[in-house]
Amino acid sequence: MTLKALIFDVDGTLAETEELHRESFNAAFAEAGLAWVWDRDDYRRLLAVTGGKERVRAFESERGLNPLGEDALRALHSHKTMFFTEGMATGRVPLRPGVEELMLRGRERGLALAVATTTSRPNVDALCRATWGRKAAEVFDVIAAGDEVAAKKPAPDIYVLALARLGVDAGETLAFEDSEAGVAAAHRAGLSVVAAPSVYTCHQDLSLADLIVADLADPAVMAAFTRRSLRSYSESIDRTV
Ligand code: XBP
Ligand code: MG
Repeated sequence: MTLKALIFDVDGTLAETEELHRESFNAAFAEAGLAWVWDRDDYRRLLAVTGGKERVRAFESERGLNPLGEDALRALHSHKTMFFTEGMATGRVPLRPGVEELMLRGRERGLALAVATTTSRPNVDALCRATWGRKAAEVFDVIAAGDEVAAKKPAPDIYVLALARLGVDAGETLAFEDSEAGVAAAHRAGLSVVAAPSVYTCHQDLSLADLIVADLADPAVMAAFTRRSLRSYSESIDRTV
């Protein structure tokens, strides 16, 4: 099949955003008067759970805490998202190496560009405004994000939604991910996956990926992606570089 679309994960793939997410969770906890502080080790462990609200629930369960009410959790997460989008607006989080180049090459080849992410949609908008200076809908043809699906990564649902919106088959698409849950989600949706582990996922098992690189600037990514047929891509690449 011929390559028709590139689908990007957001957090950890487009940019190293998780440290700002961690700081934003802690700011929201403090604002809510909760004596919760997630250090980097806590967050690395809790990142195994995708979705910010689900991550708070996992923390409550891990610590045997009385769970927040649903409305209180939604308010807490909404404030966390506010802190995150404000932090992104400072410009402190750049795109990862190779991302901009890869997307430019994709556009030159007439490929559709999409996002399939667990993060909340406002975070995608904030990242695009801070890095491309444009709305997310002006950077990507399709955006599938956050609570649009009930089952988050490693479930394939968000990739299935992105494929449906793109109107392409999994075999015509290449996914770019940074985490074990994200690679599993794309793989289960039938896509070939390029994995570039991020600061918070470098310890994770990404072996389901078809290609593992340090970052998307690696020549192996462009070499594989520029082949017209994905068949030659998926058959010819090593699993790790
Ligand atoms: C990463 C996630 C998200 C973020 C936090 O998403 O799992 O939950 O950590 O964002 P992806 P929210 O790697 O799929 O982009 O608090 O908005 O969930
Ligand atoms: Mg990610």
